[in-house]
Amino acid sequence: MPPSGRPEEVAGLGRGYEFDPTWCLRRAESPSGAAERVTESLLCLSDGVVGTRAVLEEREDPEIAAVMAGGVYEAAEQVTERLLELASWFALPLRGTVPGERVLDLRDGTLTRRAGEGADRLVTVRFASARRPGLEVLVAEGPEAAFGADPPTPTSLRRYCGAAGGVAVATESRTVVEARSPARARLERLSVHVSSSRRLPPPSAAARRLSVARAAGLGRLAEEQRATWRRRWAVADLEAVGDEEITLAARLSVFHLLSSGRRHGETAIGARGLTGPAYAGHVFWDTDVFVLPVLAALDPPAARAALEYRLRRLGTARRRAGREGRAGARFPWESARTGEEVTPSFGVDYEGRRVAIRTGELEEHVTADVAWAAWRYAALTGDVAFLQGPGRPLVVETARYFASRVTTDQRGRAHLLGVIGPDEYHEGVDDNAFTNLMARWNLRRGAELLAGDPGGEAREEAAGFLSLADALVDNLEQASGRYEQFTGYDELKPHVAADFGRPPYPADLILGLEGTAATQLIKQADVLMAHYLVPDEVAPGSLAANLEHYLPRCVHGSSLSPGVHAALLARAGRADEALELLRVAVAVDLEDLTGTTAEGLHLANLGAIWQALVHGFAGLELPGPGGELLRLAPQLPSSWQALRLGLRWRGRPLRLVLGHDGVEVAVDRPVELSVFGQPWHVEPPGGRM
Ligand code: IFM
Repeated sequence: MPPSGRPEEVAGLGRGYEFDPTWCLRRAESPSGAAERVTESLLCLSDGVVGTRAVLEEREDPEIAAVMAGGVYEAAEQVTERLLELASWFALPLRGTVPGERVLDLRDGTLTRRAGEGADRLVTVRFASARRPGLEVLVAEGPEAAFGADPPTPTSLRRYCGAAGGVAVATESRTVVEARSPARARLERLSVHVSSSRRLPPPSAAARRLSVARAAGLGRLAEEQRATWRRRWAVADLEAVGDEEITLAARLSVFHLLSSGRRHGETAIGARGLTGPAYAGHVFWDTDVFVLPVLAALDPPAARAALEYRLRRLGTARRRAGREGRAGARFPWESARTGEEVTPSFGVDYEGRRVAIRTGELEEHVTADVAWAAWRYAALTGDVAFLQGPGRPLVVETARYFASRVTTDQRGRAHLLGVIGPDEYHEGVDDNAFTNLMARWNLRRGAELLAGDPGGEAREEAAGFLSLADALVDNLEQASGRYEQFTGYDELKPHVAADFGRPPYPADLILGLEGTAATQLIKQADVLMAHYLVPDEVAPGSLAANLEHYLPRCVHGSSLSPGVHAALLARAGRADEALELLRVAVAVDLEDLTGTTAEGLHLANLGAIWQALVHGFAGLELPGPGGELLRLAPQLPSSWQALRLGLRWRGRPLRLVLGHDGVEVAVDRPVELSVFGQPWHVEPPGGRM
């Protein structure tokens, strides 16, 4: 079905793009409320300051609040703190509208709605300014009668107050009625949001920025929008050549990830970004290990702002460790304004019964995940000064935490007892292989940073970290190369996922919480997550054995799961199977596979899709922060002709075309590569191997 109109029909925006199924996500307006909520999430526009779901302009009282303020939390029952919701800046009292369609054009971040025909035709265009975060724009054209009696709105000022910070909003509209019969009207609205997580901004701050935007004029604002996204895509564009579905999904993922945070100061990126209220906007490991690596590769200032969010809560993390009788810093499983643990203690299960939630108490790997994110940022950007300077405590203080957290037995072996790994179906387990391997990695990186310090004390502490790292048990079965997920896992009922259905499915819904915990079914990559995040910490060559064992036991009960497995299958040379799981990851939101997309997009899954392409199918492996050699080991599914992708490597753009029979590279400075182990010194402008 071709689109029923061209975007340039809205005067003043100067757009002329054709509909392109690999760049445009189109959704028909649905009579089903549930499908509409999913569309609202998928077509959400965000600039890190506010997120605006694609709620129709005339919907006065949406089931899910349309606008959320990034990083500004208010007190809430049960979840302690939740993201502040704001009134719709885009609301219009439209009358007599008929169902139409909305198109999100990823090339310039505009959302166009079209409904009706001929003289009744209504078109609205919105965007969240990528150049001026916090500025939101709406233009609507339609029959005058549809606009009702909406008089030109003078500037309106509002303030919203969160737990400590708040948002000041200034909005103004201009309506012009064209003198023709039947009369048509055009409305232009600018809305500026100024927010702070610490104080309530004065309304004058928003009013000032509004007058600057007004003076710039709609044409210039629209041109800035196009230019900013053009620049972003020049670095970030990617394409699975021969696969439109994956290409659109990959671009959609990048679009939402690049829209999710701010680029200055701190940015709190919740599990659903600003696309919906699920998890109350709380920040999980989703941000550190799924979202941040993408930002570090495509928009380093945004990644730095996400690390700044953790850094500014280091004091809280230190106090928590102290309260629990530990050294260093322990980060919360769920984090919001203060950095205190905000995981709810209780939830409601599928049968409406109250159940304890223990992740806040026991899912401790998040502390090592934060350290991993800081390291990954430095490895990609080359910002070693960050690791040695402000970012250093994210690695050293977390290592101190694990050093004080381990229990050493009589044989001198170190253990982490009573934790939850990524597989949340098994709680309070001992020596979860993933947690121990991450802690070991954290201790070793902490030692590496301390080793550079003058004085015997630091060297002694570093040596202590290293010997603890060596002593930490990891449950590796030497002969097979398989890790037991935790002590006693192998004694559980030996079910595989296929015994109860076709993954993905929530095993706990079928078997109950206790029933699931009694089996070997796992929710998401756990041992395999270690192979993904810290491949140098696992036994060389052990990926195949662990994939063989754990993939059949995984039900993909978490949206974080399919993308990571796709990446690992590709690395293991099983690219066609990897593509099947990548399609599952893509369906999570595009087809609302888990029935939870109405409440917001699964940002970690979007990150996993990008990572599967780059670190799985392209096989890109990074050196440590001081190293130079980028390794590539592409594994393409037979149905793709090539994979094109780009990223910033040490501050400079790097573009790759990976084919079945060769690799092309474009660079603007010399780069050291190895392709399947074969060294390649690439001079600008690049070449082919
Ligand atoms: O962080 C995840 C977790 O791994 C699985 N449950 C949902 C959380 C938020 O996305």
